[in-house]
Amino acid sequence: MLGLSAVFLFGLFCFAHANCTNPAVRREWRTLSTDERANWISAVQCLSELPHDPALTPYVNPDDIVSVNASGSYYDDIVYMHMDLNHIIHFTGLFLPFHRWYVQMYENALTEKCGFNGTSPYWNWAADASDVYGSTMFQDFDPVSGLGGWGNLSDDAQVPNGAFSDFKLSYPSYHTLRRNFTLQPYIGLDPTLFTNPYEDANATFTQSEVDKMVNGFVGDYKGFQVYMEGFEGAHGSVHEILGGDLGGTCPNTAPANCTPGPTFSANEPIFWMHHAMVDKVWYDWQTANSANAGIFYGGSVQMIDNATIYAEYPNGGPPMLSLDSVMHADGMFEESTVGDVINTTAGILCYIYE
Ligand SMILES: [Cu+2]
Repeated sequence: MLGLSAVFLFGLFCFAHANCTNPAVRREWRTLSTDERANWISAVQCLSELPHDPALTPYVNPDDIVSVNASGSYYDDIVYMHMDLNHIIHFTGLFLPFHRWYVQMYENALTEKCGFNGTSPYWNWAADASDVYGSTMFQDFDPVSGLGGWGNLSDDAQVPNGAFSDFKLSYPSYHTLRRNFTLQPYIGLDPTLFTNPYEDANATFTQSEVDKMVNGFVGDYKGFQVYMEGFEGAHGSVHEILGGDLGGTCPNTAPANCTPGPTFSANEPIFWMHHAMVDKVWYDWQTANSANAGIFYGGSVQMIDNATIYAEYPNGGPPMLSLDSVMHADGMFEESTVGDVINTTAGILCYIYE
């Protein structure tokens, strides 16, 4: 009897620490059933109705963001982490591993706190690059399962329909979700960094651009990251073409010193599907060639003040990061290292992309 229990317990122990033998499969939003979409959306709404978590502890405290709003929601707390960590997770080596980790922590929160029973969906923006405005992503106005459409600047770009038309957000100030189609977001920006200011944003995330990323940059982590994340790259262009919250523009209610940028872009629920797609492109690159698997390179300090310094350190300057570098979790989640998330079917992760 005792012996049997011991064997049973040992079996359970092994199971809990088993390797990733049955990975979850992440799928494209439009391949989900209506019920699956509604399940994801209702869990997202649930997080936005849960109270602020007092465990949230800003680590960087940059002076270009507002302070924590304790009357915000748990969803707002997750957004706040991204505001706080902005300068150490963008244009540094942490860009890809942090956002991979962040999407997984978000999925865990949906599952553990809000009854989500699926896996993180992704938005294959390459399939929509020819017509983002008319994409089916933004034509589903169902109040339970639809993402809703575009806002209008005359109404502060508030999303007027779909399940998120009353999605309440606290940062940088109280507002509801905003989306403002912006085909040419780079006009008027620093021309030494944005060297093609009249470029249409959607030209940067076509299927041929994705193919170039996935099949190129063999053994070149830095080159891959910089092509994806650098100025006028696919990552930023998807943010900017949606404008509004995903584009990090300031709502009308924002304080006068509101700084536009990537800080509160996780306000937009599509942020998670966009970053799952960014992660999928990284995953596809990692699996496209054995020289790409498990490699990592980048610095810890943003170097984007001018084109000269950026050219030398486009994914961060010294001190350099390694697989052992710890990613900050602002008290919200358990901390992980870069190495914990370098492989989607090892460490703390267990998923693949369809
Ligand atoms: Cu980000």
